[in-house]
Amino acid sequence: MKIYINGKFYAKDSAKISVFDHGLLYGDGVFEGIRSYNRRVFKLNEHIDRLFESAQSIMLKIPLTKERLIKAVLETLKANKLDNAYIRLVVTRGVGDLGLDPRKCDQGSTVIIIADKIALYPEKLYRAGLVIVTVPTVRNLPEALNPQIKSLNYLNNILAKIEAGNAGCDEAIMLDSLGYVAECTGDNIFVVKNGHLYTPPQCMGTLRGITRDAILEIARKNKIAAHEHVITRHEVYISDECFLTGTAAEVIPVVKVDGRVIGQGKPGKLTLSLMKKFKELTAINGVKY
Ligand code: PXG
Repeated sequence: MKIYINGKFYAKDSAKISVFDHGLLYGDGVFEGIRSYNRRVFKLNEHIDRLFESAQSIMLKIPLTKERLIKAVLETLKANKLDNAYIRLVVTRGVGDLGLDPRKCDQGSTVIIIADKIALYPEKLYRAGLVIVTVPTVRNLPEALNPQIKSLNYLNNILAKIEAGNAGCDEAIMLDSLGYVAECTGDNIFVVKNGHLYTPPQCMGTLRGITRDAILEIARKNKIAAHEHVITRHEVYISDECFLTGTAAEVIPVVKVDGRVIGQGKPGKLTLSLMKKFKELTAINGVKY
């Protein structure tokens, strides 16, 4: 495996960053998880744009232009000879002292690109569907740490993941501070009711997922009514179908939420059709390498 760090490639065992990097010390940095299918990077420009937006929001200077960074991602994929990959793009604040002041990280940020394989959930869960639970940990408040910032600080989501595991479930629903459904730990959530698709609006403490947007795009093209609307737990419980979307998870059905069986207790028709259409989209779309 070849890992890109600040313009050079390193073998897995020698790919190292400083213990003084504020990415490690404070989770001070931003990242993206990207996928490639058949030597095409899916929604690469969208991921790069979101990375730069996260960086802009936390006043982190990415030392490469968008064009150079895209080139670096494609070069990393080529160097690793991967046709299908999960790409982790990380930009940390860089090396500083033991105080949290980012202005002391004067050598600039560290850019890391890792391309590898990933399977977020076991294959059988894509056929059987996930059993999920609402957890006590509330999603970060947008006015404190906006979930639109894809920062290295994922403890909020990790706590929710631990709580889901403690409850014997595959994934967690996180609520926003008002008690509305926000998202899952690394996925956005959709429900289907009477043929209509619903997903929470991005202003409600959810990340504007690129997979989520791809599903909304597929819905529009196929004349499926789709709404960005606040969702309560009740609306999830009485939905006909439920599924999650994310780069790592792709599209995965949910069959039980907080002990309530969703629909017929198996992946729904519209969910299965969207999974198929998403697969078709990833096969033809994307930046070639
Ligand atoms: N919400 C959150 C909080 C996320 O972290 C998504 C939604 C889906 O967004 P995309 O753009 O990927 O459709 C994410 C995705 C993981 C993992 O292992 C997930 C993400 C990042 C890192 C790891 O599940 N982000």
